[in-house]
Amino acid sequence: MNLGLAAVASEVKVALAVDCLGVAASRALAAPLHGSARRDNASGWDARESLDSAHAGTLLVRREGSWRFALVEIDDREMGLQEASRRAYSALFSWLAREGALYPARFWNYVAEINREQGGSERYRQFNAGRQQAFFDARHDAFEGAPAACALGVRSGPLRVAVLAGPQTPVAVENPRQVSAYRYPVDYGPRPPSFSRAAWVELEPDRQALLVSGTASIVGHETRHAGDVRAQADETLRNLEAVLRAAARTGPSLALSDLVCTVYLRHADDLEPVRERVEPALGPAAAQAAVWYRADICRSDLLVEIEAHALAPQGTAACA
Ligand code: 3EB
Repeated sequence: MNLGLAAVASEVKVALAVDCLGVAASRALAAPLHGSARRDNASGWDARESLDSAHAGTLLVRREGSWRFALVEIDDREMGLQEASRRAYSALFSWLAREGALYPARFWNYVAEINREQGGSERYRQFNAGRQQAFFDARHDAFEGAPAACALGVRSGPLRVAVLAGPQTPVAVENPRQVSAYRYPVDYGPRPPSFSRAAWVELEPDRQALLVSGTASIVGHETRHAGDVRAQADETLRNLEAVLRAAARTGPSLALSDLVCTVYLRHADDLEPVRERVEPALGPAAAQAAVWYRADICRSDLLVEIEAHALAPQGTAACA
């Protein structure tokens, strides 16, 4: 077997997955604060389709071998965010079902004014309620085994949800330092978020990638270091290390220096202090690859969140 070519094929798939983020992020967010935006090659997408009246939005799709990428946009102003979230997820799930046996591995969520109270509840909580309903309706795992995800706040615009889905069930990873998000107590909202801390996917036989969910300064279920962005950055790095340690039980061992990170900061002014903490922990290559954005985080006391993916070297599958 030509290992070089196989590696290139995998890199292409990862690049396409990142395109999915690039498109979602570039439509939802302003230009990066630091680092180069990943490709946002919307012209490389296969199709832009209008959703039927039951969903009322648009869908961008992309097919790459047995992998699928899709991005849905739904205006929540009339129907409300809970309903928009249910429709966005239901549109993605039904599209994936039409495409064949596909398993969502990771979602990206961009929500306007994510922390604003609206009609008696925070918009992030409404988003969570609609998401969980759609998982139940489509009979996808909303608890153990849920896909990886991130959820960020933007100033305005429609709800944007992107998905990466593949031919096999992803292997979910939890962080032993944190309560699973789908087990958060009801203090954080009547319906918990439906995501796992990370997910292993096999891009090619014997070629695994780890998709790490948005990770923040949460220990147990509580925010740590409210008001202290430096300490939040350090706690976030400890959580990323803990996720990588947990992931090494079901896949290859990875280090922070293997991660391709996207860093979200609530305050643009925090860029320098957080870079001072994060870049030495990542090392020069991963620091160079990281992209930094201004965005709101889904708890109003969180100031920084890091999401990442890593392509494991070939032939490093775990001994099960
Ligand atoms: C947290 O750990 C921080 O709702 O999809 C991180 C990743 C967060 C994904 C989501 C939320 C989500 O709870 C917030």
